[in-house]
Parts: sequence; C-alpha cells; structure tokens
Amino acid sequence: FLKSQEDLGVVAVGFSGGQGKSGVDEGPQVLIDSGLLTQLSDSLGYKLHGDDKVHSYAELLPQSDEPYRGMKNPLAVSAVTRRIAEQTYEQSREGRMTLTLGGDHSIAIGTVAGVAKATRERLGRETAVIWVDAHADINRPEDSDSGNIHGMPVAFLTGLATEDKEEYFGWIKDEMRLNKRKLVYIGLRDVDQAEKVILREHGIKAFSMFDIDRHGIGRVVEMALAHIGSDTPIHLSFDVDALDPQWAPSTGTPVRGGLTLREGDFICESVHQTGNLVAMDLVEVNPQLAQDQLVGVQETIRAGCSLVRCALGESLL
Ligand code: 6HN
Ligand code: MN
Ligand code: MN
Ligand code: MN
Repeated sequence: FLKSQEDLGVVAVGFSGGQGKSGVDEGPQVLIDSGLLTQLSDSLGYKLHGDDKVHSYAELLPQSDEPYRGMKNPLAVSAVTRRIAEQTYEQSREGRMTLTLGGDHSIAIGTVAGVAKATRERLGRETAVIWVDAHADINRPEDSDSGNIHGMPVAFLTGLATEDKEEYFGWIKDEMRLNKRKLVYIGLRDVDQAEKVILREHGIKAFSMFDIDRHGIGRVVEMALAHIGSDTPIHLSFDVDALDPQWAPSTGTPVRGGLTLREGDFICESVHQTGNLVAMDLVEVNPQLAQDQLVGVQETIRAGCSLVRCALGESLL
C-alpha cells in the first residue's frame, strides 16, 4: 500500500495536554537524541522526510481552556490534533510510511485521522488500526472519570463520541474516521467499566492480557490480523504502557502484568511482516518519570526504540 518501501515521514509531537503529567512532551526528543532516527536511516536504510524538529505547537495553544463536556484542555488538544492530522496526511498521501513519536496518546486523534483520510483518497480504502495498550482509550467525554483526553481518542475516531463545534473536535469528518470493525486491541488490562460496556455493545475486537496468557502472543497476533483481514492498510498505534513496567516504567499510567519486551517486539515484527503497515505511533514515553528506578528512563527509551525498529523491519533476515 506504500509507494516506496524506503521513504519514511516522521512527525515528532512534543505535546502532553491529553493528560496531567509533565514530561511526556519530552518523549520524542529523548528518542531522537538516543539515536532512533539515525538507526532508521543508517541501519534500516530509510530516507527520512518531514522535519526532525520536535513540534511544541505553542502557537496553537489557547490563553484559557476551560473544561468542556468534562474534558480537560479541550481547545488545546483539539487544535493540536487537528494540526497533527494535517502533518500525517501530508506524509501519508505521498505514499510514505508515516511514523509519529509522542507525546501522550491523545495525539492519535490526529495521526489516525490524517492517515485514514490519505489512505481513502489515495487507495479508496479504509485503514485498520491495531491499538496496543494497557488501556482501551475509548471513553466518551461524559463517561470519563479523569477528564483526560488521552483516555478518549478511540471514541472520537470511531464516531462513538461526536461534537458539532469545530474547535472541540468538530473538525473530525467522516473521511477521517475509523471503522470500528477495523479496530483491534492487544494488551488490555485496565479498562474502565463504561469502556467495557462499549467494547461489548459494539462488538469491538480486543485481546487482553488474559487472552495472551491463554493462547500465547503468536496465536493472539494471528487472530488479530485475521480479524482485520489480510488485504488492508494497517496503522499501528503503540502505547508504551502496553509493556510491563518492568521494561517500560517511564510512562504516565503504568499497569503491572503487561507485555514482555519480546512480546511487544513480536507484535511489531508480525505487523511488519504483513507488508501492510502504513503508519505507526509510539506514545506515552515520559522521561521525567521513574528516574529513580533501577530499570528506569534509559530502559524505557531503549524499549521504545526497539519497538519502532521492529515495526520498520529490523528483524528481517
Ligand atoms: N493512555 N482509562 C483511564 C482514563 O483516564 O480514561 C486511563 C487512560 C490512559 C490513557 O494510557 O493512553
Ligand atoms: Mn493509550
Ligand atoms: Mn495506556
Ligand atoms: Mn482505570
């Protein structure tokens, strides 16, 4: 589904407004400083496009931003994700693999919207999304306990949450949306009550840690790929908190009992192997957290880099 296998569009998003902890906006810079983009160009042979500078979107941030429908920082997150949708659209419509480094997971409102629109225009197809996460991120604003928008992106993308006002995500149009039958989760283990109801009522495919323990990661990935079908462009949205905090403690909402680093890499390798990957997000790396832990920031960054390299083909022999 890509025009070339060598070209990679990179979007580096230094944004943390989808949740309350500072530091996640520094994620992309530390990933880049640790050599991720150099590895992708020098070792994996990608030609990089887009800018290697990390965007802070300062010019888009409003003076005041009162809660709206229970959402915190609604104007900021809406404006920034709208811009991210333009950025990923610009890369994806060229037929390039599109890599977004976050930032908190609210930014996926933009990445998925932009890629979905480009893929519809370019190929006349819907994009499938594999959402790897401890959380389902499918709260409607009114259902959310926290008001943090990083817990809501999938609700907006699938149209389960809608809004007329442009400045409060009303800019999300049909051609940017994700079909909920083309969505599959892997790694879930901390799903809110209202989210469980949504997953059940809408028949959304989800593989929890229980499923991974029961079937093994190999079978789970096979079933996940079978669900979306073998002939579909894939957007992989990887929240680093899907990994167990043992491997990735530097993240805002860690949950024990997660994926091993190998299981995470395996998911990425398997998606690469389909040849259908068109976009990847790596989000929620927060270098300000877990600084005091033995396995802390450096290991989280290394894990993040490894996931990206695996999705982009490092493990091919
Ligand atoms: N993430 N379900 C919780 C909430 O606040 O809505 C946690 C969300 C976590 C979001 O990790 O991307
Ligand atoms: Mn998430
Ligand atoms: Mn999460
Ligand atoms: Mn919870």
